[in-house]
Amino acid sequence: MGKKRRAILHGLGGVAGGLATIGTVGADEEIETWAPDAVYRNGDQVRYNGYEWQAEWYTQGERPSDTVAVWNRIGKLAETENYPRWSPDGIYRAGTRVIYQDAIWESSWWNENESPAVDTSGPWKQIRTVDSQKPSEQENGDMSQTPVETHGQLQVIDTELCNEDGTPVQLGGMSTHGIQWFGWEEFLTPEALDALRNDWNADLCRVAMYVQEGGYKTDPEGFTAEVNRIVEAITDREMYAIIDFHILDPGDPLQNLENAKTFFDAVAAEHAEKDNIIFEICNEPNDVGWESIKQYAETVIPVIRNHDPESPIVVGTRGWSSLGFADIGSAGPQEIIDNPVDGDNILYAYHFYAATHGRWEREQLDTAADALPIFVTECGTTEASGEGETDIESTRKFLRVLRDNNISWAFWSYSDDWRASGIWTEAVEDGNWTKQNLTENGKWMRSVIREH
Ligand code: IDC
Repeated sequence: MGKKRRAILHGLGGVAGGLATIGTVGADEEIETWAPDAVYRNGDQVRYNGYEWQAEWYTQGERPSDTVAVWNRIGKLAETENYPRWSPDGIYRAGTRVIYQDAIWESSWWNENESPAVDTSGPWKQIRTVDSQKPSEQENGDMSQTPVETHGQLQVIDTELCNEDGTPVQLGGMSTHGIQWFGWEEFLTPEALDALRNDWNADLCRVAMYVQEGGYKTDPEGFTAEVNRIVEAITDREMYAIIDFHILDPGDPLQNLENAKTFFDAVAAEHAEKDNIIFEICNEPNDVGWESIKQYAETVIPVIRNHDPESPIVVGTRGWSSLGFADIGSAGPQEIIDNPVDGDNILYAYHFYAATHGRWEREQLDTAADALPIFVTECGTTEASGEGETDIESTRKFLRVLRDNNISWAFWSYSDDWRASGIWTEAVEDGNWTKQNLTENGKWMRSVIREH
């Protein structure tokens, strides 16, 4: 897409706009992209998420997906002739086709969490094997087309994170642990990032730079250089890099405002020409109202925009990036909807820890996603402490909400931390980045990211 078109789309971006016909790009010009506020009747067709869909009855505000009864998936759009990869958190109705390992499979009946296998009693029938050069089908990753080659410069249209062509994308990957403890050459090495890209097929890596707790404030120049080094290494591997200004305590981002301005001025200037950068300006505000967060955001964002007019910027939300739900006294997402951050290509952070958060949070998130562009820049299978039990079933349910709403995510944490949220075992010190050296939690995250 040319700059001009992008600029036009940017002008229309932001929070829950009222646009019904954005995004008719490339082939299939005559079929409009699904829009949240448009009305569809029996027989109407839309394009969405790389597919054509047909409505079976009157519908408005229901996003096309295999889990939504009113929409039937009728075809694949010409410009992205690929079936989705099978995912352990997917729900598949009869007749759905997916790619799994080196073949295309079709489901004979409704199923979930039953992986395709050459076992004739299961729901999946193998249709044919496919070209093993394609990224998703290679046992050993090493994608022929990288995430950044595939999606290009990201942009926010209405409530969705979209690729360069205006098609919604869902990116998945990992967050580092705090780089003051698990940073470059401490834990992160070229081999560690190779594994994340080539074996995990991750789209992104979040660089968690704490401000306190021995982080940025102890050595601003050193930490800026460290972030830049890691971002270059991620860029070399053509993944998206999230630059996370990891505030936590104090929870009021305004208390780190001067640090943030200095830091973002430097990193935005350094990476201005890249098309793989996502800025996360305040990890988890807490004990602070939305007004202060917004004031902080509207001071820091112009500093970034001065160098980089278009990279997506994620704003942390009230109550440890819970969109306000974890904060007594917050009106939840409505505060943001009523008073959004000024600017284009802005998203709002939502974080969850699946052994602590459950159905209530999932329902709130699902509803909020209809009104706000959301990025799950951090989430875990463990308790919110980063320790304790892992709850895979709850995580699976969260991932389903993310998938249905095209919300991108990063798991905490790509590290060999001894806590349950660390995922590499000590053996990694031998430079052995194979899945045998992942914890059970890590193996599961890897499979989810590989298959998504
Ligand atoms: C935790 C780390 C832990 C570290 C602590 C310090 O797992 O090793 O001692 O931070 O602050 C978050 C935060 C993230 C937390 C993580 C798990 O963004 O910094 O990491 N978590 O507690 N929000 C919810 C959970």
